[in-house]
Amino acid sequence: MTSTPIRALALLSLLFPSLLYAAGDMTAQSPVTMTIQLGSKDNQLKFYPSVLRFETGKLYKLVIKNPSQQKHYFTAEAFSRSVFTRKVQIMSKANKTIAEVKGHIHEIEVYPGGTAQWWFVPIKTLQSSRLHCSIKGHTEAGMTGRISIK
Ligand SMILES: [Cu+2]
Repeated sequence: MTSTPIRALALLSLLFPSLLYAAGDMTAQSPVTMTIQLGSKDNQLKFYPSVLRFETGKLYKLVIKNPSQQKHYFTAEAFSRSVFTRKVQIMSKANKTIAEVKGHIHEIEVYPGGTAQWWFVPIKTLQSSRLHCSIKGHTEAGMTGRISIK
């Protein structure tokens, strides 16, 4: 007769097969989708939202949109060192993936009207770390935010 823990595990894997799979490969979970906007249609120099919160061990799909008429950066040095990047997808106007970038990502620049998706798993905690746009004058004008990982 099967022991209780083994039966419990078998039952769990039947109910949540992704749980067991994800335990071995954290990038194989279904992602938690979050969206951040760089600037706005009326060219406000802000991030919307300006505060992002993540948790270690979860796969995130951060959709980075630029609805403004100028280029903006998503620059967050400490944050970029605290996540494992699965990929970055570059989206077309019709929201189809037109390129995928693999490897460590330091910062992302999004052109007017463009969208990029950053897929990552936070691997260490971070307390209220700086996010900013590194285009000259934008940080000073208020294009800053905070990112934390718990
Ligand atoms: Cu900017």
